[in-house]
Amino acid sequence: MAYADLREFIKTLEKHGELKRIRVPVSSDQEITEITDRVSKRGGPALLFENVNNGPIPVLINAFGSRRRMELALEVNDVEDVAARLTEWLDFKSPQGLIEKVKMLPKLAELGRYFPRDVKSGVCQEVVKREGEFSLFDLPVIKCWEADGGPFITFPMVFTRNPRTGKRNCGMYRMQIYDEKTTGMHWQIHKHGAAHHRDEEKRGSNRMEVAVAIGAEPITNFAATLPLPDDLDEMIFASFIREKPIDMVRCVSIDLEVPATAEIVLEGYVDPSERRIEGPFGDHTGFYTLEEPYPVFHVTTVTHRRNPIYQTTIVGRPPMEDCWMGWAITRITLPVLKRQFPEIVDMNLPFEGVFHNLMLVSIRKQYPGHARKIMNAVWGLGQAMFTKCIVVVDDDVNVQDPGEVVWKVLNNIDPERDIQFMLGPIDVLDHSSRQMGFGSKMGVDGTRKWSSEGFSRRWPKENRTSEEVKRIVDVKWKKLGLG
Ligand SMILES: Cc1cc2nc3c(=O)[nH]c(=O)nc-3n(C[C@H](O)[C@H](O)[C@H](O)COP(=O)(O)O)c2cc1C
Ligand SMILES: [Mn+2]
Repeated sequence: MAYADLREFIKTLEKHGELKRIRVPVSSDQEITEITDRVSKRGGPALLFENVNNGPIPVLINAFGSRRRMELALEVNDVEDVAARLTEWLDFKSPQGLIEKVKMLPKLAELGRYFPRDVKSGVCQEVVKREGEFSLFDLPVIKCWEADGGPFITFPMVFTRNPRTGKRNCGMYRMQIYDEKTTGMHWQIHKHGAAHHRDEEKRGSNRMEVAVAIGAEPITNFAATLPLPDDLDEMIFASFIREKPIDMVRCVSIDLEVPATAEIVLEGYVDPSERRIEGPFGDHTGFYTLEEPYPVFHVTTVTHRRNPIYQTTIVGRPPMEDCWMGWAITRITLPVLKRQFPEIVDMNLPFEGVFHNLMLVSIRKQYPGHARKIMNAVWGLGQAMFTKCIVVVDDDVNVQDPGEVVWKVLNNIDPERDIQFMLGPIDVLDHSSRQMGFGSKMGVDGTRKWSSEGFSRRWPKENRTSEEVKRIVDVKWKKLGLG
């Protein structure tokens, strides 16, 4: 029940045959990528490299890289269980009479358990290294791909505070190592870290405190990737999924808290007016993201556990570890979406669509133009606004089967009539849009067309044989010798 730290998760992965220890010496320069990429493409296990650059710090990678490992990380038999709990809370109505109010007390008490807890000390501060006592090159940070601008910390939990509301945020934003104590900070313009940064810059602040934790119990780490609303602290959400508070400890040199059992913590600041070229970086699209100016993170203190473990990931042509994280995010957020739009039946973001390029969504169509209403809804959401191509189908299409979607949609569309273009914000990683972060998106109305939508022809049914003939063939089947 509830992992205390990354080490307990590693033990569980190992117990379930989901982790392989590698004692053969490897280099952090692309070798870990090449090995992990091959393992990812075969659906293989998490890897714990115990001898990287002949150094003392082991490297964990691919820890979330399968459906089973996502379930072990979230401590559920099925990711849908998390979704179900979330729905139960969302459907929670305000109580009517006194009896209902009393009945609700235990449920509210339960909610109280979900808030992160501030603790006085944490193992993440067993070792404290101040300015001059550490070098970021002591960490086995990997250079992922050949043309990468340098080594990148790819799995960090980046903590910032909203300067207007004081609310905490935790996001996963990659960090390029520039030197012993400086890194890039790749929070893209649409993300919460970047929003805090813009606010600080507007205020003319010259120091925005930032804390980065690496390696924690898995739900904390996963929460850093969730597309939550503004000002909703990821640590609250993590505590909710975990059904136990995340213990947070105050940093030793700045006014931010980090998960108390984290393996490694980098404390420091971003000067809001400073930018430096970041990249290139072999990204999760499978292409390099080219160099661009990004904020700079100055590390002033490093703290860590004794014998720390360094957790990382690689991103690239799917399937990769992050595909499984994205898959879990979709399954967990679907019930929230369905609550807002009950006509939605199911949704699938095929791995090859790298999250933002393709969404397949099925609906119970109820009025003319309904498919376009859903496109507008998706483009009006948080990070789902980036969806470059939305394909809307009727509820008799299984969106979990992209082959079925291709078959039915391409039969159903008159392209000029059924494709809708829209201009708007685009994922910063899209290399094809006319400008970075701005461009066009496409919706495909793959639903059956109605006369009320101006379709005056007859719509055919799918081919099939009669029930009677099916029964006859069922009886004959064995004799046919067809297996
Ligand atoms: C492995 C991995 C690496 C990521 N790297 C970045 C990144 O460098 N920059 C970024 O803006 N988002 C990155 N993301 C996506 C963000 O973590 C995600 O959008 C998250 O919701 C951001 O948190 P926020 O909504 O609190 O800003 C990454 C996600 C994963 C799984
Ligand atoms: Mn956030």
